[in-house]
Amino acid sequence: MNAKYVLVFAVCSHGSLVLGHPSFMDLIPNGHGVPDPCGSTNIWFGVGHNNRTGGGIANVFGADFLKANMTWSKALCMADSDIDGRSNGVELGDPDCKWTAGATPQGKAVGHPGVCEPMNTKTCMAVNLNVQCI
Ligand SMILES: [Ca+2]
Repeated sequence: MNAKYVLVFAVCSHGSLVLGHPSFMDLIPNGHGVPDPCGSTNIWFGVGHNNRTGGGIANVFGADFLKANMTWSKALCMADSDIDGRSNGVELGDPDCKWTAGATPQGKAVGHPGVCEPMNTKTCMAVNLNVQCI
């Protein structure tokens, strides 16, 4: 198999696991309590994915999470993966970027770090092309 295809397969396979799996949800603050940006009262379980239940290609936050070696680093916390003007830390309830795995987050998740909100703005519609609201 061509090395390029092996790399793509590895990234896609790995990406499919990002934050849809309970253990990955434990690696970010409020990973089990991210609100559905599509307007329902549901929790968005696949925080690193473009659909609520996880699986498939990683979203922009999932990609950044992979780049951070699946660690809630200060850089990942301070980044604004979905370019909606709020850092990943602010969206996930860790505005001061102090959370560590197993600790109680400073606050609740107030947004989705991989879905640009509000979703109906021109900028966000471009970022959210692959987001599946179902
Ligand atoms: Ca954001």
